[in-house]
Amino acid sequence: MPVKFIDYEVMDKGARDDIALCLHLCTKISPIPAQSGTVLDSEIACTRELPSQVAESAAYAADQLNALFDTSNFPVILLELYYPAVNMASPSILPANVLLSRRVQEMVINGEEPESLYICRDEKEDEDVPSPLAPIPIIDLSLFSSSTLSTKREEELQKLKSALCSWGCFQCHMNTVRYQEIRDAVTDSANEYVKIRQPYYFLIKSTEMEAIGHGIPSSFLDEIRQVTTEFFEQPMDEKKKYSKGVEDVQGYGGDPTPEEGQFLDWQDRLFLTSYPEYLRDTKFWPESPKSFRNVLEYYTTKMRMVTELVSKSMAKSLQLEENCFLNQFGERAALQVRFNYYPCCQKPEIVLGLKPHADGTGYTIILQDDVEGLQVLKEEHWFTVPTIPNALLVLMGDQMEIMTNGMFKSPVHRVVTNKEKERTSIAVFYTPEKHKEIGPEDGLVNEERPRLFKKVKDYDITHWEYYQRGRRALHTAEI
Ligand SMILES: O=C(O)CCC(=O)C(=O)O
Repeated sequence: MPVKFIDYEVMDKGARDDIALCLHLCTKISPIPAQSGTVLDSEIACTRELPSQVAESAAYAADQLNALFDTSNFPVILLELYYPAVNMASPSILPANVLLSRRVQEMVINGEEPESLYICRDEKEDEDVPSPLAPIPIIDLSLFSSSTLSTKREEELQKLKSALCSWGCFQCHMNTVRYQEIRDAVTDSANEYVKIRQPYYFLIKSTEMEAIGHGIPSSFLDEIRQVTTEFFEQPMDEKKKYSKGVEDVQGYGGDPTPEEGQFLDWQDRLFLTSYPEYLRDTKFWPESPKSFRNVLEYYTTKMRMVTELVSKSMAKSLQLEENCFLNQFGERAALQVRFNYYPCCQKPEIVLGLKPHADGTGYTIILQDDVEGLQVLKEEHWFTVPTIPNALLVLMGDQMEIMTNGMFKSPVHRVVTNKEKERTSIAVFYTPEKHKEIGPEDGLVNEERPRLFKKVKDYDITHWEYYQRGRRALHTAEI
């Protein structure tokens, strides 16, 4: 029988993804262990009895294989594999739901080695060489206020657009304008902010002359990082007052159990919906540390200001009406806050803090501490996101890629673990209002750039279903 060699590197990423999934299924059910260079028969994978979702994926993967190559009369040999979907975990002694009912922090305190379900990559696979730092553009958001000289503003808008078209993210940081200007630029949110009845009101008043690009005083960013660290440093019994069920999303714990065969993240997190207020489940809002709730309340207000400014600026950078994205997100667009804690890990070369994924959000705003760990994938290479004191990273999710008709990229990213240093981060997910239809802006559809995506509703739910299977969902929105 003739043998066909397929050079994995020349396929596009979607095809590799599907083939990787197919290969994984073969690995699990074929008597032949499927590794690089092993002869595979995709037919076998699809005719065995499989759980329905897996069978569906296998059939899909097989279709992709057949569409790409005539596989009917030769076995397929894959020369090289790399995509994350193939790195699915081998059977663990303890099942995922049992592991997820425990905290990674507890395992570390007990001196336990990561179970095999946490092991997600080959030691030799990559990263002998540390990933280079990503030259992600740093944008001064304050330049988008009305009083800035128009040439300066235009330059910064072009920089913003180019950052989002290439990296899908940018960092914004401290600068030299007065806080008052930011408030003027986002008057609606500012009105809301003065209504807040809490100590930070005075803090802001007293730093009114402070110079801040994203409109959040550095002292407050220190404060939210501090309460995050204090929360995770508390005894387990205190934190467990806010525990979530294994399958729930909100609360303290790990992610809900993923599909069988997916590996687990080396992290604990506290996940809270903070806006709109009626979606809050305050039983999960910690009362200790004492200031936690107030700090989160205030951070939510600041995040609303930042999302307003960022959404308007992104629209302007594309020569669109400034409120167009805000209108697509809707008045009740959600803010969900994920406080991430990545304990030290004895096997950083084979265990990840957060598996590779793109976000299903509109976009995500991340506050890192000073420990590197977050990486973005660009042109199939991982780059480490630099930690810049008091900078916020704004990272596009799939829904912004849809709204911009593919112009802004929703980057795949992951978090690596660290042997010596624990790490915390705070990610705020900004997602269009429930049941609200979103789609490409008309101004971004033309002859040269035909419509790439259809209108979608509640895309985050589809995204989550695929995420749990280790896959991206963006193709479900493609035309
Ligand atoms: O920890 C980080 O820096 C990134 C967190 C993240 O991507 C997430 O929580 O989805």
